[in-house]
Amino acid sequence: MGSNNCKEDPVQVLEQAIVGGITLFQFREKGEGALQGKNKLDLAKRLQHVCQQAGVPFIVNDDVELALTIDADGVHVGQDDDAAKQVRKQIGDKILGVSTHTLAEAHQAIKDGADYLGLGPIYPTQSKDDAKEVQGVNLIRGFRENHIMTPIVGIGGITADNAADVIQAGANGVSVISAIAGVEDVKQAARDLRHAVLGDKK
Ligand code: TZP
Ligand code: MG
Repeated sequence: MGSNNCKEDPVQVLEQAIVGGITLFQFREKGEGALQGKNKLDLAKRLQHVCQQAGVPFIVNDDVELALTIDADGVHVGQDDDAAKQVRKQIGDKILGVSTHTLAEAHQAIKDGADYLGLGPIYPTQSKDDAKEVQGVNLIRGFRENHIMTPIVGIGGITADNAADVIQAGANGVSVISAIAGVEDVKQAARDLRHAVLGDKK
C-alpha cells in the first residue's frame, strides 16, 4: 500500500495490519496524491521501522534507489519498470518480486533471478489505474500446470471471501491493498484474510 490507499495514518494502518497477521509489506507509493521526494522517503522510513520492530519483511515497489537508500529487504518490479535482471544486479541478495502475466514473462523473470512472481489482476481492482485484463485464478493454475515452481502471490481484488480460491489454484499467498488498507477495521480485515489463506491454521 501507499499513503493514498489509507483511510487513516499509514503508520497506524500498517501497525494494525501487522497485529492482524500480515506476513510481508510492500511500500507502493504511486498514483494520485502520492508523496514524492523527501516526504516519500520519510514515510518509507517510518513504515520500514514498524516492519522491523515486528520482524515483517519490508519491500519497495518500483523504486530501486529508495530500496537501496534505506536498505529495504527487497524490491518489486513490473514489466514496465526497470528490467528484473538489472535490478537483481543492483540489489544483490535482497528479495526480488516480479509481476508477470504470461508464461514467457514468468520464464524470463525466473531466469533474471525473481524470488517470487506476482500474478494478476486475478479479480477486478480499483487500486491500479493501468491494470491489465482480469485473469481469474486460471492464470495461476496454468502456471503450475506448466511447472512454474517459483513462489506465486495472487493480486487484484482479493478479499477474505475469495482468497482461498487463489490459494487452491496454486498460489503461495495473496497480496492485497484495499481489502486491508481501505477498510475501517484494518486489524480484523488482516485477520480474516490470514484465516482464509491458512485455512484452520492460526
Ligand atoms: N497489480 C495488479 S492489481 C493491483 C496491482 C498493484 C492492485 C491490487 O489492489 P486491490 O485493492 O487489492 O485490488
Ligand atoms: Mg511497477
